[in-house]
Amino acid sequence: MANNHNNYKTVYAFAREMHPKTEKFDVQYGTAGFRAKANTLGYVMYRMGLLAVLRARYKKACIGAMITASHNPEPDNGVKLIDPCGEMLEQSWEAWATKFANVADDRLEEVITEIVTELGIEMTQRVEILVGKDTRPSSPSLAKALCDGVLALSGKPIDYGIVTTPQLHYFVYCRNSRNQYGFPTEEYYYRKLCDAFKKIRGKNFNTNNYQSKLYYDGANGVGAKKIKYFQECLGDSLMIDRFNDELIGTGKLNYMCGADYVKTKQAFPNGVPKEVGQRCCSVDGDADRLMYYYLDENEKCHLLDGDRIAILIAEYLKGLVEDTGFDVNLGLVQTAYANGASTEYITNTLNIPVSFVCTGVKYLHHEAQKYDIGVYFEANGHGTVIFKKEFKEKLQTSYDDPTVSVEVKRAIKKLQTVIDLINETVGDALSDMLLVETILHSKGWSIQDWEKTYTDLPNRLMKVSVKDRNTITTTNAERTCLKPEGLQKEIDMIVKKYKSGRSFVRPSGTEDLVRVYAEAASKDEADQLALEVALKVHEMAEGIGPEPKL
Ligand code: G16
Repeated sequence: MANNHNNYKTVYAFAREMHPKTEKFDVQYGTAGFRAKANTLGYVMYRMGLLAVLRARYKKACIGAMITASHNPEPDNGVKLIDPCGEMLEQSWEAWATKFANVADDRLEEVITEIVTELGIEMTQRVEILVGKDTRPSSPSLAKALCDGVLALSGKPIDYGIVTTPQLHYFVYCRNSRNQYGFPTEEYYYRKLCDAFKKIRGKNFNTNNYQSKLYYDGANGVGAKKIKYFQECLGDSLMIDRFNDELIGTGKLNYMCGADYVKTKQAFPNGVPKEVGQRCCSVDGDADRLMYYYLDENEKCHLLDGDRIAILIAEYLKGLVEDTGFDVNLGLVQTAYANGASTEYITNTLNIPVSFVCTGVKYLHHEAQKYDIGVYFEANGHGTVIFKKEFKEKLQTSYDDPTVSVEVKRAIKKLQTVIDLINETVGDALSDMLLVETILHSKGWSIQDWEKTYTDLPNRLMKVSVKDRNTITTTNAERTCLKPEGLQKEIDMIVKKYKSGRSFVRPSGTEDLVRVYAEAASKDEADQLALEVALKVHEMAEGIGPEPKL
C-alpha cells in the first residue's frame, strides 16, 4: 500500500503521534466550515489537510484552506475549504468533511480508502493546497497541523501567511484559471483593485455631498493589516483613517468592534472617534463582511448594512448596463435576514427580481450564478456580484466591434472597469468598500443621502443558548420552523400581535446557539417581539442559562 502518494501508514502514524483526536464530541462542517474553541481543533485541521489533498486530486486543481473563525471571538478558530473557482466547498463534500473530522484515529485509513474508492480518486498526482490564516494567536499552530495533513498525503502546501479570507479565494481561482482572472499574489490583487478604483474616480476626489474621507474599523484583525496596502496604493484618491488597528488600537479581535458587533448590537464600535455625520465602515475578523454607519447629533448610530449595499450596487449596475444598451438578466439574492423594506424597494421601485435562500454565502453565490449579473448580499454585510462569463465575452466582442458607437464603447469600458473592482469569487469587504465609495462618489452622495433611499423596518437580532441547537430545524429558506413541533405556531401567534411584525428562528452554523430575528413597525415593538420569540425558544427548545432579556 505504501507508495509516495498513498502513504496511509504515515497518515495514521502522524494522526496518532502528532494530532490525535482529543475530543469525544462530534463536530459539523457548518455555514462556513468548522468553528470551535481553538484548543480543540488540532486534529480537525490535520484531517482537513488530508481532505484538501483528496479534493484537489478529485478536481485535478488546487484547493484552498483558510484558518479563521471570522466574526467569532478571539479564542475560537476554524477552517473553511475553498473550491477551484474560489467558491466555498461543494456541499456534497461537507458530509465527507464531517466524517473525516469525527472518525476515530484508528479508522482514518478506512475512511480515506472509502472516499478514494467511491469517487475513483487518482492518488498519484502532486497537488497544491493554498493555505491562509487570520491574525488569531492560535492560527499558526493550526495552520501547521493542516500542512502536516497535506504533507502526509504527499500534497504540496503553499503558505500565503496572514491574508483575508477573500484574498485566499481570489488566489485559488487565479491559480486555477492559469492567471486568466489575475495573478495569485497580494501585490497584483491590490494593484488590480486600486487601479480600477482610481481609473473610475478620476481627478475629482470630492463630488457634491460626497467627501472622500472615510473612517475604517479593522476589528483588530487581518483587515486592519491589509488596509495599509490599500492606503499606499490609493494615495489621496480615498482618505482612509484607520482605527482598531494592530498598532493604534489595543483591543481584542472583534471585541466591541467590527462588522458583526456593529450589525448585531446596532451600535457604534469602540475605538472609532464619535464624529457626528462622519461616514464610517467596519469589516469583520477576516475581512469578508462590510458595514457602513454614522452617528447623528443625538449619538444615534445609523446603520447601512448588506441590504443597503446590495441595493446601491444593483441600482448602479442597472444604470451602467442600460448605458451599454444590452438586455441583461440582473437579479438580487437575499436571505430571511433581509429587511422587509429592502425587499419591497428592490421589487417595487427598482423592478429587479429577488430570490431567497438559506443563510450562508455558499447558497447565495449559487443562486446568483443563475443571472447574467447576480448581486448577492446577506444583511450582515457579506456579499459580492458575479457576472456570467458569456456576458463578459459579449461586452468584449461589442467593444472590439468597429461599428459600435464611441458612447457605447465608453459605457462598456466603464462597466468592465467596475467588474475589475469586484472580487467575484466571494464577499470581499475591501473590494466592496471600494465599490461603495465609487458609487457614492459617482452620485455625489453623502452617507445621509444614501440612507434616504428607503426606510428600514426597525429590527432586532437575539441569541438563545440551548442544550442542542440542532433540535431546531427549518424550511422555506429558514423562514419556517419545523421542529420543535408547535414552535412555529407559537411564533405565528406572537407575530400577529405586532404591526408589520415578522420573526424567525434558526440554529447558527458558526456559533453554538439559536438566532432570533424580528422586525416590526417601531423599535420598541421589534425589541419586544424578538424577546417574546426568544423566550419561547428558550422554553420549547431546552434553553440553558438565564432566560433571554433585552
Ligand atoms: C459566516 C458565513 C455567512 C453567515 C455567517 C453567520 O460568516 O460565511 O454566510 O451569514 O457565518 O452564520 P450563522 O448565522 O449560521 O452563524 P463569517 O463572516 O463568520 O465567515
